Amino acid sequence: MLFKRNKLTIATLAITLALSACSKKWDDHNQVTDNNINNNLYQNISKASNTTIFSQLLVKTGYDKILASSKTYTVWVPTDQALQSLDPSIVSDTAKLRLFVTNHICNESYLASTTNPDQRILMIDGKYELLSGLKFDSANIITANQYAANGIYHIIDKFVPRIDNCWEWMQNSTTVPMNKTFLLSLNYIYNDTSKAKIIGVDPVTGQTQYDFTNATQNRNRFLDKVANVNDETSPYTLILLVDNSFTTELNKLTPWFKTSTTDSTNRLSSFHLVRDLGFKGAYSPSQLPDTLISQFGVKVPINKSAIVASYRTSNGWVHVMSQVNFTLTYKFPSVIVQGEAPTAFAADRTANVLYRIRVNPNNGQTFKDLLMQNYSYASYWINYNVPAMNSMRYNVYWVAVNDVQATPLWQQRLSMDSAANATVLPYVTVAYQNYNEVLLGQVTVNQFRNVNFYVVGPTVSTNSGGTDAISLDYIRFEPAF
Ligand SMILES: *[C@@H]1O[C@H](CO)[C@@H](O)[C@H](O)[C@H]1NC(C)=O
Ligand SMILES: *[C@@H]1O[C@H](CO)[C@@H](O)[C@H](O)[C@H]1NC(C)=O
Ligand SMILES: *[C@@H]1O[C@H](CO)[C@@H](O)[C@H](O)[C@H]1NC(C)=O
Ligand SMILES: *[C@@H]1O[C@H](CO)[C@@H](O)[C@H](O)[C@H]1NC(C)=O
Ligand SMILES: *[C@@H]1O[C@H](CO)[C@@H](O)[C@H](O)[C@H]1NC(C)=O
Ligand SMILES: *[C@@H]1O[C@H](CO)[C@@H](O)[C@H](O)[C@H]1NC(C)=O
Ligand SMILES: *[C@@H]1O[C@H](CO)[C@@H](O)[C@H](O)[C@H]1NC(C)=O
Ligand SMILES: *[C@@H]1O[C@H](CO)[C@@H](O)[C@H](O)[C@H]1NC(C)=O
Ligand SMILES: *[C@@H]1O[C@H](CO)[C@@H](O)[C@H](O)[C@H]1NC(C)=O
Ligand SMILES: *[C@@H]1O[C@H](CO)[C@@H](O)[C@H](O)[C@H]1NC(C)=O
Ligand SMILES: CC(=O)N[C@H]1CO[C@H](CO)[C@@H](O)[C@@H]1O
Repeated sequence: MLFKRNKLTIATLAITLALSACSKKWDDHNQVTDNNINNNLYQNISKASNTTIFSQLLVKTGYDKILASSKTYTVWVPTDQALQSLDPSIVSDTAKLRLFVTNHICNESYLASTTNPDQRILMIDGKYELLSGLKFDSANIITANQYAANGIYHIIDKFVPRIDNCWEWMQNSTTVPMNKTFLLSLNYIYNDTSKAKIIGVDPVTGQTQYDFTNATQNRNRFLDKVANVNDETSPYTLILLVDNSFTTELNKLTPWFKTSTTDSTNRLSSFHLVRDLGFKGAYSPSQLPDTLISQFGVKVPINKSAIVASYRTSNGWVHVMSQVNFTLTYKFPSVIVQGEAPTAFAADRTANVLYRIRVNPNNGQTFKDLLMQNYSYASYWINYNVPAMNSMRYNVYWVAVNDVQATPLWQQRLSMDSAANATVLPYVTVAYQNYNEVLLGQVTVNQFRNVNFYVVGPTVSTNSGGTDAISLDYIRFEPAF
């Protein structure tokens, strides 16, 4: 066995050397005075005594003609012995057989060599397979770099079945019904205006009218917003929870997504659950770390004993898990609202607003903030709309920097829902040269919703003396659950 492998490597090397001695590029091979160039891939594959079954499959699918064309291909030919174990239901189903055959053929020529770096190769069926030295996916290349007029073929000791990607796997699975139902409920039809036919202009609104008949796409919000685990070109990892665990984690989340209906609460909570379960990068069971960081920056604890099963897919891994015990403080990080990004003002005071870039003398770090002075408006307010706040209590902090006047010191307060709402948080004095967070108190958001906050200035109205002033670096809402 060892002897045979050595012989093979030497033979491979000889061919590789011969090829590269002739030319660097396959396309320039016309100088070669070799019989092979008179024979196309199909002819040569069909002539070999040990690849007759694959030749028959090529004929059955019409790929004998394609491999006899002038286009260049590489074919990974399983031996007759390897194909003994091919499922007859694939052979008898033309569509399946085509996908099987085309998972062994790729455009352009690829030589195999132990010295080549690993390559993911796009096969004709749209799947990628890994060529790593003399391994093609899980198969060994036992006769490498055989050439013909229009390309290269390699004989391999196993067939390489076309496998599902992470998303296809989920769609075909029966082990995670809840997750699956929810993930598929995020499907929607996208109207692509760039591909639609323009049929006119709405006389009332002046907007372009389209016919979307041939311009719709099936999309899914999980694939759009979390990770496109249906994409073959990049590696992904998808974690799916069995029903029990899905329910447990969902129940942990629902209190923080109170809405007017149970249904929308469930949908919001479910999305918040699954959005931290799709990852870029392929993590096999042994490569999984203790903690993954989700696309949304959330720490996801991975307890390897809770992996029910792992499946390699064409673009990564699916792990079915019986538990992912999320830590609430990671799921709900603080909400930070930047002072220099207001939504609205009580009145136009553009001349009195300063958007500043300052340096914190305590740590040397720069920060941006907003400062207003001498704006002549009693109880002036600056509005901050904070989207999608959870139904929970928050400890509220702000950093409001007064580095302009030791006296007079002014007071400002934070109000919720309306600028006049004085019931929640009291006025606080903005101390001179305090760069630290100041705890303002607690607010309770009763429902999952967008919330308007108002930073309200002093109750007097003056245009000088610095009595009317408001300053804000940021507000931090820390979940108190
Ligand atoms: C298959 O047959 C060809 C010749 O027809 C030979 O060169 C090759 O070594 C054989 N490969 C295997 C794996 O038997
Ligand atoms: C292979 O080449 C053909 C023709 O150039 C092209 O239509 C096809 O999309 C290519 N297939 C892949 C998988 O790149
Ligand atoms: C391809 O066919 C030609 C002509 O029959 C033959 O000389 C050559 O050895 C074949 N190549 C391979 C790799 O089988
Ligand atoms: C999964 O389902 C798709 C259709 O949705 C099908 O084409 C594919 O063959 C199925 N995969 C398996 C392994 O059954
Ligand atoms: C897509 O266009 C159709 C009309 O062709 C319309 O009924 C449908 O509401 C549109 N869908 C979206 C998501 O805009
Ligand atoms: C949609 O495609 C069909 C078939 O190609 C064509 O007959 C029809 O005119 C197209 N409709 C639009 C609105 O593009
Ligand atoms: C890990 O999962 C196993 C199996 O579900 C469970 O028995 C164990 O308590 C879990 N460990 C931790 C630290 O949660
Ligand atoms: C989940 O983790 C918390 C600590 O974060 C722990 O108190 C709890 O027992 C864990 N739940 C399970 C089912 O392991
Ligand atoms: C004042 O804020 C509280 C939130 O704590 C809210 O319940 C109440 O409706 C608000 N009042 C007004 C007038 O907006
Ligand atoms: C506001 O008035 C005070 C006192 O007159 C003055 O020091 C400060 O520069 C003024 N600020 C602005 C922005 O006009
Ligand atoms: C949140 C969600 O979509 N839950 C559904 C999961 O799937 C089951 C059926 O398998 C439904 O009953 C749930 O409503």
